[in-house]
Amino acid sequence: MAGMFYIPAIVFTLLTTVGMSTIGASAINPPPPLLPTPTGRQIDWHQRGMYAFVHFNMNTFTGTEWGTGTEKPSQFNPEKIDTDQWCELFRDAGMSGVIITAKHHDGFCLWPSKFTEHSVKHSPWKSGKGDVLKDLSQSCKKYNLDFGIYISPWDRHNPLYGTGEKYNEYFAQQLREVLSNYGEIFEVWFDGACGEGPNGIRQEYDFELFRDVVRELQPNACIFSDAGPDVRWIGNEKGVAGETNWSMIRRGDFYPGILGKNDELNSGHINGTHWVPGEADVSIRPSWYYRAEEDDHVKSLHELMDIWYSSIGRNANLLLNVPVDQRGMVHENDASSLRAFAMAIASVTGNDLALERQATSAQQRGKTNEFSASCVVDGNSETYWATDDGVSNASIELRLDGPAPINHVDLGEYIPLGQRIRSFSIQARTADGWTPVAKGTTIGHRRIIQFRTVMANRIRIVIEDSRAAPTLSYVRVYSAPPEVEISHEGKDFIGETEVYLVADRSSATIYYTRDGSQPGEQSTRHSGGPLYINESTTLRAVAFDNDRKGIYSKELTLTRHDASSLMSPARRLDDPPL
Ligand code: FUL
Repeated sequence: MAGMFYIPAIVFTLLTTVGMSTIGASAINPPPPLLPTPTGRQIDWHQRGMYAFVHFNMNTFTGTEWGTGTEKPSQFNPEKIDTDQWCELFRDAGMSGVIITAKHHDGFCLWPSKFTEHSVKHSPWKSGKGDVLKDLSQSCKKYNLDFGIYISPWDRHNPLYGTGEKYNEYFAQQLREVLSNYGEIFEVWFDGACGEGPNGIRQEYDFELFRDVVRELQPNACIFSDAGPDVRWIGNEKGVAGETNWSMIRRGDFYPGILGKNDELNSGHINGTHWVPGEADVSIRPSWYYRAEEDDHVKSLHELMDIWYSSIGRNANLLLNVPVDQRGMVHENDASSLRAFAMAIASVTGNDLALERQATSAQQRGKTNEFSASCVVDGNSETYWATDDGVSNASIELRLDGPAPINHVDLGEYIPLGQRIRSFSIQARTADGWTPVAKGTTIGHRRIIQFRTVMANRIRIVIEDSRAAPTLSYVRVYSAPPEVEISHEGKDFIGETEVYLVADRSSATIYYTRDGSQPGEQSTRHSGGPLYINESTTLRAVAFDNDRKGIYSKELTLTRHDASSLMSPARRLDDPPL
């Protein structure tokens, strides 16, 4: 997937071998890599950002999350699987790929495996001639998406499960099939879940064998599990990475299916022995599989944005599950939530106010332009700012075109040289002078910091502490659309009350409704001052800054009470005075 900052592994190798020696010959060497550093395939993976997880398999038809393996292939019976519909939506939502549940714990295979009868080949769908992996891999090509595979080692159908080597061989054969017949695979997702076989014995997975098969057949694919080796689980299924999130772990401390180390998976290890960055997985609905009764529980835009800040914004990739329904389509509610999500992200990140603006730093490696602060605003991820060795705190100052209402900084280290920065802060120059607006710990490949809107014309990124000479490959500054606050103490009032509607910038106009309906430019325009409310009301307000509409409208429901109803039951208005 060619993203904005995509550097193919081959180019990376050239840059770090030929390129660096040329740089070395010219004058100043780049900072020595701080080990461990990412492999080429991991660098490619970091560019992928957000991609879709699709839970679609036997469970879609049986209404379970974990099937037992006793289901019948005839139960897998979608009316029409439309993988183009999925992929068009994912592409429009800014996703870079799809990972599909080729086989879940119940053992049913979405492709006609030669090694089992428990597959689509005995399903009524396309009279047993269908192959979901084939359809999806073709749609991925059509929509320029990467294709990945979830394949559960736990298999509750296969009688070999629990026999050790024999089952591992069977699983390796299936792996060979899915990795050989569908073109390039970008990620292989190994679930650590493991149960007992029909013989009552817990299967010991041979992950070394599985890894070798992946490396042999798909050398560019990243392998995901609790222990990597390439990508690790983030330690929860909420899509939330640690505020501190190192891309390294002491890999030897982990194995797939490990319990009790979720916090460590969540934040990684500062002294990790291997580069194993975190992937945050979460479902857009409460369950992983589609359930009609959850149609009204698709995550709201607010929830999705929180997930985006907590995953993509914290040095993790986001694997967002969008289950496919019994028709074989993404449900309309999920589709509209996803489209709103993509629009909200675009409205935050669409305009980088720092791009090609002036950037300076007093700590510029070897005083050479090669590592100057301007590298962070040149739109090129291969150039980076670096300091001299031995420096652990330093800063960069960015001068914007003019004062602007800013509220986000998006920044990333030059990770081919390792993850270095331990803590940083951000200052903005406002009418009150330099003002601290945010601080954080790790940065890594990508960190997005959101803060209260300030009018500022300069930004300072202060690296407070770094494990070795800090690097930054980019810094972007955004002015996300205006926000409005509805302020009122509590939700109840007696008689009449005043409510204040305040936007985060003076240039914004507020529109509101009093009946709970969605406000827009056709609604009442707020003229400033308090709003007087004398009946129970649901207020909704949104701010516009010229043609930029706020991402969310704010809502407040106020309930009017009679004075008597709020008095203690022991005393009533007609009681004689005390
Ligand atoms: C878990 C599985 O047991 C769930 O069913 C789901 O597939 C989730 C993504 O991973 O381990």
